[in-house]
Amino acid sequence: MNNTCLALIHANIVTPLDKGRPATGKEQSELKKINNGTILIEDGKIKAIGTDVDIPEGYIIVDAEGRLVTPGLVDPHTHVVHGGSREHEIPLKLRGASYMEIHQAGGGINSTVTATREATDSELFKKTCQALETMLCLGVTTVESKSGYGLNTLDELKMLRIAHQVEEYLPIDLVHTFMGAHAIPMEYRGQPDAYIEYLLTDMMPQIKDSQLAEFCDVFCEEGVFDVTQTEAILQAAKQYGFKLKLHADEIVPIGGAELAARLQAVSADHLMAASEQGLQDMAKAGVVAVVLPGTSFYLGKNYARAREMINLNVPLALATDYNPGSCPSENIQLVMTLAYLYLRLYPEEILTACTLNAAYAVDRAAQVGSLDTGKQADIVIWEADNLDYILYHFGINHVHQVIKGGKIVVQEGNVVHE
Ligand code: IZC
Ligand code: ZN
Repeated sequence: MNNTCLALIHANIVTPLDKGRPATGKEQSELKKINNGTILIEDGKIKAIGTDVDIPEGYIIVDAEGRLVTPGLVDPHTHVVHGGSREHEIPLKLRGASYMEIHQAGGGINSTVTATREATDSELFKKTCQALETMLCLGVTTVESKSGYGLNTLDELKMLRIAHQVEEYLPIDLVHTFMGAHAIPMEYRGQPDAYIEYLLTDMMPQIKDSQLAEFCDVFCEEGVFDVTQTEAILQAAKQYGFKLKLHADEIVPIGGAELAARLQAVSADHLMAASEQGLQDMAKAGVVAVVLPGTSFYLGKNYARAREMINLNVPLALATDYNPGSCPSENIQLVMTLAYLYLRLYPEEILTACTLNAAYAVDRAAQVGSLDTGKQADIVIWEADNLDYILYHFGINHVHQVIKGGKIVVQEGNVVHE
């Protein structure tokens, strides 16, 4: 008997409905609820789900005892691989320096670039593992992971290689993104065209050849990469076969959302300053909005207009943006509470944003994001009997158990190592 044959019983199941495209508008709050349900798992996949499911002989029984059961969460925007930390920025911020001022003075992203270049492979591996284990314990079973602290070919490849090694080691799926256009590195200061030329002629082809990244992302922002530069980089990335993402209109509305729609990017992320036209264009093009309220909270900034996005039928996903500068926290459950308090999203919309739409934001909805027959058995059993409770009682971990690919991988707050 294959040890991945499990029957999860007495489950209070809540899951989005996958209609073959991201949920928009009212669909974001349409969940399927099955009280006292059973999920049969075979070969790591969901074989049956419902109230009327016969359990074949030999299945290992996991009793949810009436707990809430949802799909594993998907975190579609992180900078999880990085060296060092940036707590030294706290006093600068208290004296009034903004994120961008610290960046422009050579701190911020570039200080993490130095730390990441200096870190040994084993240091980076260990630090990334710790962060991803924390995420797994919080119920996250799929994580998008960006490069972007190497900013030269060798160090970008190093970051991507480490991410793949960690993925081999831990029971978590990663989606790999090349983000050589995260900042202009210090050695190219004042020469953005020369850096972009290097990125396009040296880095991008080698990253493509390595097959270590599926997406390409650009920090499209005033003072970083403008819309024209972003378009040139992403057009080239498209030619190479990368799928596209953008950090768009986080601080200044420069047309990042409009560009994401024009390029048919899979997602546009941040969008705190996105124009109404940009959001309308995204809705028409089916670009997923990845909203990052943990970053608004940590930077003390405004929140994205999530209600307007839902009204305009922009598919909405949520992510941590876990990174050492603007959101040094792996905690998606905290982000979910911020989404309820400050984005004014309803619990059902938040679950869809953290599962199905997040899966669409990383092009993994065929595998994960909802509890449907044939999808991967990535499941969270919560120490709660309803969804609202998880958002209401905030700042703690509500996970009871996590099942990943049909195996119990988190138990009593810890990752189970085989
Ligand atoms: O290290 O500051 N916003 N990139 C764009 C980041 C935040 C990460 C960082
Ligand atoms: Zn980011």
